[in-house]
Amino acid sequence: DEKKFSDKINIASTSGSSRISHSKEAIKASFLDSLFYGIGRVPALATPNDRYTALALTIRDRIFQQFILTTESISKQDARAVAYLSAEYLPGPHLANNLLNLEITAQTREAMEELGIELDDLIAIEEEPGLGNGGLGRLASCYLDSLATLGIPAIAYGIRYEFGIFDQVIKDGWQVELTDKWLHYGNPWEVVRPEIAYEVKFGGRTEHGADSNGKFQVTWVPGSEVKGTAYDTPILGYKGNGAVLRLWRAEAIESFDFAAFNLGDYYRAVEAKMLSENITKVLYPNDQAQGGKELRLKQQYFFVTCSLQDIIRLHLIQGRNLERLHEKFAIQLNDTHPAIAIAELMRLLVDVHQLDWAKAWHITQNCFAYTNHTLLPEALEKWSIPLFEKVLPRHLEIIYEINHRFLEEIRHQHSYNNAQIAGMSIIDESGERYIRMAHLATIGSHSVNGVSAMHSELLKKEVLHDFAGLWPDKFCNVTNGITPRRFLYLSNTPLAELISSYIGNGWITDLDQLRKLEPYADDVSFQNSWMEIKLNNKQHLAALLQKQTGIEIDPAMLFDIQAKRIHEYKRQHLKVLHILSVYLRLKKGELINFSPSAFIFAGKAAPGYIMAKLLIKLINSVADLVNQDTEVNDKMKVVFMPDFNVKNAQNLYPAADLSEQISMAGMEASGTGNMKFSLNGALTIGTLDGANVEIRQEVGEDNFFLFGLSVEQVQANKTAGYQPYDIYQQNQHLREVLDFIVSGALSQGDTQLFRPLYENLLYQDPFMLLADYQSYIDCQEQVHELWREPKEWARKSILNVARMGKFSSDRSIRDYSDLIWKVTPINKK
Ligand code: 7GP
Repeated sequence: DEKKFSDKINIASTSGSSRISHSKEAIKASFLDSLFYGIGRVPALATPNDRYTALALTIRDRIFQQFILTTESISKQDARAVAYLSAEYLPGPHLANNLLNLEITAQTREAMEELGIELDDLIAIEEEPGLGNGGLGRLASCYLDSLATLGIPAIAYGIRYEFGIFDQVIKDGWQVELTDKWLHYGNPWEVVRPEIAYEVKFGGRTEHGADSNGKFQVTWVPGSEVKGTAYDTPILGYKGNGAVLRLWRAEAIESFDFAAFNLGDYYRAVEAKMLSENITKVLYPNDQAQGGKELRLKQQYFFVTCSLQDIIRLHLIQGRNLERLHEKFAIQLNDTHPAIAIAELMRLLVDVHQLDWAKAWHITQNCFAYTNHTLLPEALEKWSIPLFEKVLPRHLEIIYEINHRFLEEIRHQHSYNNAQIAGMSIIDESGERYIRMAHLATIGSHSVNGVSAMHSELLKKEVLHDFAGLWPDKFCNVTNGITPRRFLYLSNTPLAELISSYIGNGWITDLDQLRKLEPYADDVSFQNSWMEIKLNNKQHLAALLQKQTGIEIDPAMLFDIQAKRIHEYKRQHLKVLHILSVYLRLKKGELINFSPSAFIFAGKAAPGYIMAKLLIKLINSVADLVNQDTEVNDKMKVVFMPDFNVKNAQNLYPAADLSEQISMAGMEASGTGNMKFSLNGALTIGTLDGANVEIRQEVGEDNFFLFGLSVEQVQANKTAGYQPYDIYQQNQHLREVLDFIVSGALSQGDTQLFRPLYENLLYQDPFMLLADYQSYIDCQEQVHELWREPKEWARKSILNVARMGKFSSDRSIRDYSDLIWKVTPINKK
């Protein structure tokens, strides 16, 4: 009987250290137990994957132990919790990170050694969950790491895509997409919770009328239903606390199957199951673009309703009143992908739980906060009304009602005119009618933030200008951050250990302490150790790149790296123009002093983004030409690292000398790769864009290579009628570089292949590469000048790291906690 069972078990003692020890012997014993009893293998027959799985299970047990303690304290303290809603996560491989957070890497390594197993081989086997596209998804995972580390009660909700972001391979210079099979061998880190499942309705119609008591009631009669089941992955913070990543998987509702089955229609039953499961089959591989696809809307609604139903359940099982939901949960919307939550919470409160509209609206607005991650117009989500109505008829009514009340308010209380009202409406009626999700998110939240100081300002000035005028206090900034655990301690352990040996290891949870490194910036022996580690990291990367691409690079070269999604606004082609300019000058016998450089790229292109894919082909074509040209190839190499993901990224950041952050000013909301490079000692060459502005402020102007137009200058150029062709004509060297692209020299005589790219630059150049070209080339000269002074370079590299404290995701999460969520860490005994 359940009561007796729970009375008899004292959780603290169950999870006490005597039961699951962290000693080498205990790890060894658990590992063998997991192998025998967890997966039914004897060592002689165990495959590498069996061994990996057994170790993962061994570690998972220890995570749960920590976890139960956290959960206990949370429920005892009745603390306010954060629910983070994100359609994307990019956690990266779990094993090594969990060992680090449990501080058991050394004894686990020994335990494995004694069994004749190399720990690093097991770490290398792990396939990461690629449940996101880029910056937004990785940010969510850094935030989860910090929430756990800080001990803030948190659940992160998302979608358990069966196929995550595609694997990228390069064939004949082109990107080819392969399906991601991260679940192929199972996933030892997650636990399915079949009892935590919710019904999700789609389509159909609504019925308005009185219920049996005469109370007005809306009923949604759905066209179809599926079930969302929870899959939990425990996320361990550094040294202890935990948070949970709860991902929903779509399944068929049994009763549906049975109904068909009983009629003998076996096929229809199976088909329903297939259609249901489609919802969480695959991640849309677009970064910063939305396609208006029905399945995508279903994915969004699916995970949102499961998450909100779960939040309400968690609230009610504590015996709390639903009217106090906002006192107990702060719900963060990671961009607008989950913004339908605003209408869904209203539906749950009003239609299902029978609260009146005003009360429900008060709760809703006080629960939600919205983070915007981009100003790119093509990424601002909007749903066509007919599509939306087909999938979510009741939500359309609710959105109309929210909009009606809002527009009434601004018309009467604030006397806005019709043009302003049309501009602020949730419904875009300028042509075909659309729902503007950013407006819904802004109106339904008590807080709206951008992700860097500059982005938050632009958000108020441009995209949400009228809202910022109406509610100035609603808007704030939280500059992005990255976890120093994964992106320094784990991925650059030698550097982390050097740092700790000088200043102690307090920096791991208090990154500002890196400031204590400043006095050593001029210390020759510290500089030498610093640069020696960098060289080792470069050797390691060179070996990896050789294995992946066959291209050999000399670790002594300057490693100049651009790694991020391929996008015109990020301007990978500006980097290519620089490379070609170096190449052509070397060929002419100029640039005598040029320091040998390895130009390294990595990044995925959206499969439907033709120009981005052509850019990858261009980079690889330049690589082919340069790497085989014996006149230059001891001075320069070009490499495209395939399949940029968290695992590969962890090898790139520690090995970079120079970090390329060269987007057109005003385009990159924040950037987080910029932070990862700098935290690992790379110097940045960059524009005044996104968080570059703040990085430069922190590290000091002298320690940052700045070039290019400012936002204001970009605007002024646009207003004046930007003419890239004039720049092309006036700059002879630039002309040579550009013409070289279509000369056929890069493409076996084909002068047409890169023509679209060339013409785009000459006649449109929406991201103003030509305007920034000379400034970029000149700035690169300064980079090379400094590179010739190794001590100066080392000094600046050390200062960069010493001054990166601000960019810890711990600081970002503290900002969110203080400014927006009003939550505090739990006290754990
Ligand atoms: C990215 C931004 O482009 C990047 O600048 C920022 O650092 C990152 O979010 C985290 O805030 N945006 C996306 O990844 C994205 O998909 C569209 O934005 C919603």
